[in-house]
Amino acid sequence: MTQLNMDAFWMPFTANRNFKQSPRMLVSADGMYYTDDAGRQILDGTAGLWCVNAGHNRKPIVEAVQKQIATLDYAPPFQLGHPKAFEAAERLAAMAPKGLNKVFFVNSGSEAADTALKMAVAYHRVRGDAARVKLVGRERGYHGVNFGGISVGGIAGNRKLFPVSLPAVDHLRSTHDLKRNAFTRGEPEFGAEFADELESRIITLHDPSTIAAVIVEPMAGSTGVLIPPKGYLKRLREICDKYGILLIFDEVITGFGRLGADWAANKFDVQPDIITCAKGLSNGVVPMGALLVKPEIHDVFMAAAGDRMIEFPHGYTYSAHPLACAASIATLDVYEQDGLFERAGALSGLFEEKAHQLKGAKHVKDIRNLGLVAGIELESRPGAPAQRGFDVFLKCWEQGVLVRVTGDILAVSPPLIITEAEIDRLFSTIGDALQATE
Ligand code: PXG
Repeated sequence: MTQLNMDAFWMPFTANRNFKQSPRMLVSADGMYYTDDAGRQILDGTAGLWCVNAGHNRKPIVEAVQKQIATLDYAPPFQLGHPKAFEAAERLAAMAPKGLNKVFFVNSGSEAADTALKMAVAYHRVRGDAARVKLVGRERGYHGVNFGGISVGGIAGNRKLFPVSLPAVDHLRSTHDLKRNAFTRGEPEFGAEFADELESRIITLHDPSTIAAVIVEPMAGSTGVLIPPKGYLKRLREICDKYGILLIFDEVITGFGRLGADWAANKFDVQPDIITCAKGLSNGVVPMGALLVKPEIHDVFMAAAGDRMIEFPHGYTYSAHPLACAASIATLDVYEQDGLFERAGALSGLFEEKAHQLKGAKHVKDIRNLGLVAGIELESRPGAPAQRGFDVFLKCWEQGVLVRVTGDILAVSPPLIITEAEIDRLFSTIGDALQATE
């Protein structure tokens, strides 16, 4: 390869100076593997960034995008339409959890989160309950990087350089409870009562008539894979219902099969009022996000605005982009035709087994899993948080396996097409890397 000049590209969420000294460069991808610029095959243990659920370079998706770009490359989404947008929405609504059949398209998970927060506040206002403006998130929550998302989000490192927040937010406590739940397989036994704080502290403090919505990730991904305790999400639902508060599930990671079911809402049998999704929606091939919304919410907007008036003054230049819609339709077809959500469910037992075989390995203080996701929490090096995790990540990379690290927690979330042998290799490589790390 010719020598690249790396000066101009300011990389996102990256240690830029460190990266540019020793780059990790991906040049192509197919199936379960990336190829790097030295021609090495890298097993993708992270589905890109939790998005390439159908694996890389899937022919039907590639061809659908190629065909679309040569047919209609772009169409304005405001006051104009194109057939693929309606088709994509119908397709998504048809596989959405029951009763969430109105679809609002955006271009990312961050946009989905901010759109959902705006929609919740506006919904109450439009139906004459304008005092409901407050938003409740959760400590360690991740809802992208825009101002709404970081306001309700709870990852300290993502907030500290930007100490400007929406004014009316509060946070539930995180459900992480290593003392009681360490090394739990699947859903933790203890912690449903973490939800009670919504009623006993937050609602009492703020008065329920001021709260518009609660937003949570059903399974917290970015912060290091926190599986919801048994009964926790149901309890949140009951409290929200009792006080007329909307419940938003951020399913940017959990949607499209990650937990061995189509949606976390179905997996946990809890129906939120709004779901936000992205990532697996288009297999990561073209940026896309969406909100799945209860018709009752949608209909309030429709009824409130006069003829020819815009009901929800919100949207993006690239909402329902033709390429994204084409990619999404083809992606949902692949999921269905290949039975990938069922496959994820069927593989989850072996995946759990292999993950938990790392119990007792050097530095490991917890292992958590559900479906095809696992989090492996390490003891931090004294006085040097995140260093050990990054070393393990680098050792895996050297061995041709891509894992994700957040602080000292490793996260594994492979494409749903992974084979049993590849699951074995993924976890044994992590085991070797832990052994080789101080
Ligand atoms: N909500 C959730 C639950 C997410 O996981 C977003 C919103 C934001 O999506 P966009 O498309 O704006 O990035 C996410 C994104 C990681 C990692 O390493 C996770 C995400 C993004 C990048 C890295 O865990 N999740």
